[in-house]
Amino acid sequence: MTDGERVETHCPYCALQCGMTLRASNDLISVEPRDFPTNRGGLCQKGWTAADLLDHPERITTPLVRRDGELREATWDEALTLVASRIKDIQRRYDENAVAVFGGGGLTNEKSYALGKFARVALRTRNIDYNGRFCMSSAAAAGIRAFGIDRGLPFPLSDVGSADTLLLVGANVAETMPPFGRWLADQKARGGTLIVVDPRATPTAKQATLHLQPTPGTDLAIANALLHIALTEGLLDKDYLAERTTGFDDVRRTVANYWPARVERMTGVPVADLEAAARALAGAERAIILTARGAEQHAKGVDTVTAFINLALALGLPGRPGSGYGCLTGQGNGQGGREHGQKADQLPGYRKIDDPAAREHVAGVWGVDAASLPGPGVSAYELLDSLGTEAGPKAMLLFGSNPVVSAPRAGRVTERIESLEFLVVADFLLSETAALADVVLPTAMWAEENGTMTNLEGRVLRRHAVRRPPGQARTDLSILHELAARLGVERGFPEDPAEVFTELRRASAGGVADYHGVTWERIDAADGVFWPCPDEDGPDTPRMFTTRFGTPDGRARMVPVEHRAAAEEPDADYPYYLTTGRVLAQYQSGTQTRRVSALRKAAPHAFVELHPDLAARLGVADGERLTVTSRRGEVTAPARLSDAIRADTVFMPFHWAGAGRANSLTNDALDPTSRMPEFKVCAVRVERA
Ligand SMILES: Nc1nc2c(c(=O)[nH]1)N[C@H]1C(S)=C(S)[C@@H](COP(=O)(O)OP(=O)(O)OC[C@H]3O[C@@H](n4cnc5c(=O)[nH]c(N)nc54)[C@H](O)[C@@H]3O)O[C@H]1N2
Ligand SMILES: Nc1nc2c(c(=O)[nH]1)N[C@H]1C(S)=C(S)[C@@H](COP(=O)(O)OP(=O)(O)OC[C@H]3O[C@@H](n4cnc5c(=O)[nH]c(N)nc54)[C@H](O)[C@@H]3O)O[C@H]1N2
Ligand code: SF4
Ligand SMILES: [Mo]
Repeated sequence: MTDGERVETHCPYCALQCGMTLRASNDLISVEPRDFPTNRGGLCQKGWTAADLLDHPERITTPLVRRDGELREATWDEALTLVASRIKDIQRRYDENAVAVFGGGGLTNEKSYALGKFARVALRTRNIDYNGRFCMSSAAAAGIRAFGIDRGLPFPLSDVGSADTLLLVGANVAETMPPFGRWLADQKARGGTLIVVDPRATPTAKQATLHLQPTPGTDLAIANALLHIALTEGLLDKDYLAERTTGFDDVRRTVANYWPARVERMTGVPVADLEAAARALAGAERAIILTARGAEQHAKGVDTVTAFINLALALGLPGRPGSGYGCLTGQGNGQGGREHGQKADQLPGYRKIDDPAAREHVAGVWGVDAASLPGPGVSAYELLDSLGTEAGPKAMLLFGSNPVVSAPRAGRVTERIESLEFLVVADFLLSETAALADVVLPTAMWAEENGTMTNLEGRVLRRHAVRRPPGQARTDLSILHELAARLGVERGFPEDPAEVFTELRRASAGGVADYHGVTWERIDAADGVFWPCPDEDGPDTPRMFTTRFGTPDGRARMVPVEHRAAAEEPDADYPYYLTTGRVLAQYQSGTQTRRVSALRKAAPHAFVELHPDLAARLGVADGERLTVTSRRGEVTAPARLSDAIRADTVFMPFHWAGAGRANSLTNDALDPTSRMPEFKVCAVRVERA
């Protein structure tokens, strides 16, 4: 970038992918908000400070190799030669699956695609999965089951602003996507009703017309009760049910048992509030139901989302103008990251890896024999939990995640990672996981690479490089290119993201997430392109499901689902619920945001949020240190008193490592379908430290 130059790009962090302009002056890059259809000129504090990290003194600028127990600077040639020879050695001593790959939903589409291909073609391992499993996998599985297609929001975000009734379930957008608040303000200004379901009176819930404050883990019962009420009051859309859905009869029989008084006992939400919510949804011309991690990160997350989809379908919302169901994707490329093949069971274009036609198509694009492609591997937590075991992988290559902080039951996961024979981490900062690696490969940051990201609306966006990576750091694509070559695969791993994208378009053609007609030029010319977009000259798809769903018969499938208890409920030894989540000023495992001084000042350390009544019972004052213990571990952090939380529940953000690491406590119980861990509820004991 030359002095004074301005480049339009997007924030590197969350799935809102706010538009921003980067401006150069005296070598310093500064951020300005940009008017983009999602953020409309808004940015949160993380976006404003995103460029602060580009020249952070702790950026890794040379490869690091562990020698005599210490990570020491090395040349690229030393590092890559070592990585290739250890991979070959381990694959020779065990088998190809002994090397695992772990990816991330923050990687660009090009990198997600290249990483999935690298695992299958260069390593020939089935063991690849990624952190999206911990994110929206439950909503994805429920969406596929019901609609045949999983796109987070099947409509543009702007629809939210004109909804007469908006139901947010387990979504704290005021802290997790602050510029989203502009749509909430629009909605309110038009006289709309906002209903928030959250065990805490979050800043989002405080804006609501109606706040339902359930016991953690009981959303499924709420959804069934809302459908029960709408049914008994004759508020369902019968024509829609007849024409556009299958399976309603079974759902009707199931929800018959969820009468409001019973659900009040199960959830703690008063009958009158359940009735008011059902009527506000059913009576609205335009109604939208959105779920996020609060509803989804449970061992029954798929069924919970299914219950809300059943409700949406019974009210005739999906595909109706201005109405619908959607899931709020979380990570920057949470949507694209789940489409191009870094999932254990998946090939590009959101294809199934065990589908013979999909294997033929993708193998054709890759120029390999379909029979040479491995089959499905196991999900993220199962993969991490198997590392270093007799049957599990002995080496792992990690791109874009920090599981030592972010994985459930992190104490156990850390032990498993430490038991590996060989760990390689590509990162631009020394994350807690990178600190355990045998080799750390320094990679480029967002402002140093070109590529595409797919935001929460399924809108494909462009990320623009404005400068070169510092020191010897190089892009992830360049790392994969060099490694593949050293593993004997000279072709097929270009460093140029434009070349990768061209191939990705071909590989996705005809798939569910069809990017064939998306070009970088077209993205730049419009405000992004919504998939599916099969033809370069044809339309893209801002709104899905207007006439049919992605199922074989074009109808949405309703599936009856029953409420069940959390995998671990409080008892005499562990009497309180723990739930976990986010605060505005920190992002995820914190590798980046804990190093930005303005953000560190705003949110300096972990804390335990608890109700003053509970604090009184425990005899603790605000700021006093608490020990929180679960069956899996123990943490210490200061108490933060707040009457915004239920008195039977404590809350911890998961952004910190060490003594305040929330994931030392969390439960690794998994959803049977999505394999999502139960981050949002487990049983704990709370004491003065
Ligand atoms: N500041 C910030 N923003 C982020 C991120 C970040 O780390 N920091 N991460 C991004 C990513 S990857 C994601 S996935 C999104 C997540 O975005 P959100 O889903 O909005 O974030 P969370 O804080 O995980 O959870 C939302 C709410 O769920 C509530 N909750 C807990 N248990 C339950 C329950 O049983 N039922 C219900 N209904 N609610 C419950 C919590 O109290 C919390 O307020 O945020 C994205 N944006
Ligand atoms: N208790 C609890 N735990 C949770 C959650 C919760 O709500 N509660 N939420 C879960 C959710 S929704 C998510 S998404 C996960 C997220 O948690 P993680 O998977 O740990 O994600 P990040 O913290 O974003 O980690 C990204 C790492 O990769 C690096 N990185 C970023 N971009 C790139 C890149 O382009 N290339 C490379 N090579 N490296 C990069 C960063 O520096 C950082 O070290 O946490 C999950 N864990
Ligand atoms: S809301 Fe998300 S995309 Fe927007 S500035 Fe904040 S972190 Fe970045
Ligand atoms: Mo996430």
